[in-house]
Amino acid sequence: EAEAPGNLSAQLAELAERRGWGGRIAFHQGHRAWTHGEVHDLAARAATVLAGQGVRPGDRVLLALPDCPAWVTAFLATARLGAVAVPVNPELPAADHAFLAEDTGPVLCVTGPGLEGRFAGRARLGADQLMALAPAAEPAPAHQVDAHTPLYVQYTSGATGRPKGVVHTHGDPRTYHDLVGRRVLRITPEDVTLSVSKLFFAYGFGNAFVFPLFSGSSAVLVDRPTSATIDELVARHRVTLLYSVPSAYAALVAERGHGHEGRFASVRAAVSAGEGLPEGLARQVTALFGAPVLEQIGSTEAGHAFCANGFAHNHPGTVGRPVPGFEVELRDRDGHPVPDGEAGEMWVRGPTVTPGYLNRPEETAQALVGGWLATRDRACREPDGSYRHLGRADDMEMVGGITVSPLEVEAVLRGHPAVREVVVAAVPDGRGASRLRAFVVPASPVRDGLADELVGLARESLAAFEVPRSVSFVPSLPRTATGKLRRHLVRRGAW
Ligand code: 3SK
Repeated sequence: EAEAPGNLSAQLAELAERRGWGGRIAFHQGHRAWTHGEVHDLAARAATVLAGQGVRPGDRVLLALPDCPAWVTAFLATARLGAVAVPVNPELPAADHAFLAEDTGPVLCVTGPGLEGRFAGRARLGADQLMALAPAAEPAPAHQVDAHTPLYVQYTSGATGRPKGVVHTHGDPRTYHDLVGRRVLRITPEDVTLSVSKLFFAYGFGNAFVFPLFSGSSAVLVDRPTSATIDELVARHRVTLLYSVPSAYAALVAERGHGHEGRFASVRAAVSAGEGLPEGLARQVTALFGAPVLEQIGSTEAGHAFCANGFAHNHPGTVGRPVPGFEVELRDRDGHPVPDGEAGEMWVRGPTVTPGYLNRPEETAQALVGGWLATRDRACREPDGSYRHLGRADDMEMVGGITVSPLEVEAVLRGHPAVREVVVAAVPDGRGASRLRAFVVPASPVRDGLADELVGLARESLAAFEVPRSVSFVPSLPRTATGKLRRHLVRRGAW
């Protein structure tokens, strides 16, 4: 298996054949299962359908579908033709879809249910039509590409500003499967994956598409797993690897209790990414699953995780050590390395870092400097080489001319049993000044005096300038579709 990776669709089909995985289940959806052999055969035939719609090597094909076998088929069929897949969140409003189509100029948009009216004026194909036509089509040969040929464009969630299209190549999935899926997570053909993060997002794409197809294992595809359905799905499919984000783990713990009663006995690891996982929550999740919680950090630009905890070395409260093959440096705002022991921004170098953003030379030049990716994540390094995530560089708040890390204040407030989730932001006080306010999602009905108790708790362990001046109780916090907190909306009180 040392030969240079070619077309992703051919790499995977050949691997499945060589390893004898053809008859093994690759995807479960509802009560239907799809084998690795079926997936690759259908993708080769679907490529002929796409070619019939005018798709040629180098063209872009936009995929706006929920997680389902048609998503997998459309992606692999696009890859097979040497065209570039652009998976997008199917739940975006029409204006955002229009922006993404304008930015990528797809020759074809493959759409899921309810999106028939989207992308007007562009060539469109319903996912159900693709799946109906493919079985009768001849299999298309795989177009010859090399490891550096663009394979897909994934949009960063764009917590602020316009989303940017991140380009990845035919060589990337195999590499991050090898580094993260195989070496860190030790995925084998016996594993069954459930990823709460969706396939259009880098984390979900690696978890539920790349890792299962490269390891001969299987993934459960569900449109929208919720805390109400996760235990049923885990039990029915005997899920071994659960991938989720802290806010979804917090909801699961709140709604399903803390002690695992055999419901999650099949789970061998719960992986967390997307945001920092508070240590207290990590303990609750470990108790719920009776399995280790492995926190990691990655980015769309890096392909998948660049730091991760593993089974042999798991340091709760940190995002772990650099994934083998990746280097991490902590630098100051001007891009100079910080002295050992100091916090800084994470700069990352590794084999699956993007060659750049689509149509954005300036942003590419800012983010990629001398082969290093500026992630804008802040962290400090622990003595064991693990990195403790300190939030995003633009998360810092300014109050009375002093810079405050809201994460430190949040960590203190989260220690109160009545707090399920909390975010601290500097908000205008109506007199031109900014004051810290804590926005709290309560774990139970709010009682009198709770706000004062929380402020008192902050006073006990924080400097005066870090103590929130007020507390607002809110039913939920604003997050992106990928689970990341939208701090700019909290600051503006606009959600
Ligand atoms: O958001 C993250 O931290 C992440 C983690 C793993 C893979 C991909 C991403 C974006």
